[in-house]
Amino acid sequence: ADNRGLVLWLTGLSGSGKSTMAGMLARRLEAMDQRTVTLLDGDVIRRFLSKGLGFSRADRDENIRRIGFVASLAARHGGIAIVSAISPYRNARAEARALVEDNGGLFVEVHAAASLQTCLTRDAKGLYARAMEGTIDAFTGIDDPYEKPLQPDIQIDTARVPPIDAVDRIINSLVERGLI
Ligand code: GGZ
Repeated sequence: ADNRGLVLWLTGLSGSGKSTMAGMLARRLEAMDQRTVTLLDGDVIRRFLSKGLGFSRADRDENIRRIGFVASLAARHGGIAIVSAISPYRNARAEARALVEDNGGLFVEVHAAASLQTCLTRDAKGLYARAMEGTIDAFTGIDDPYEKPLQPDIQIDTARVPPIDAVDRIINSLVERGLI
């Protein structure tokens, strides 16, 4: 398998299952790969690395730039970084990819492709309801954009595929590509 650093970048709407898959992927990869695994979860990142940033385009882009930077360092040192962030803008994701690749890493974009309807109906944290009432502004999918990846490396229909199976598919796809 390829021993270069690797960034698995999970993008998708709030409630699409990114964080669940990212956590499970981290455990699976820690058990099966020699490389160190760094989990960069949007929620945690916003409490520490991106504390103070909001949800304007500029702030989201800055958040993604910071996450991309840390992921590129992990990859530069030959590790695996798993990112879970809405990362709604194509440009910002492309910049993260370029930074990782410039540092000799491989970048795999994974789209957690549950539809807005599914995420809205599930609404596990009640955030969509708040966005609809107007108590949260600029909520992705409601009154803020989500630019779907046009050619994701991996796409998972997380509305239909349970996380455990989704993670199997991702792992299998990485094995087939010779990346792990
Ligand atoms: C989107 C928001 C917003 C707005 C708070 N829009 O499902 P969650 O709660 O736990 O994850 C979402 C998280 C999004 O942070 P990211 O760093 O992933 O976003 S980005 O990549 O766009 O920078 C959601 C919560 O923060 N949240 N307000 N307005 N999500």
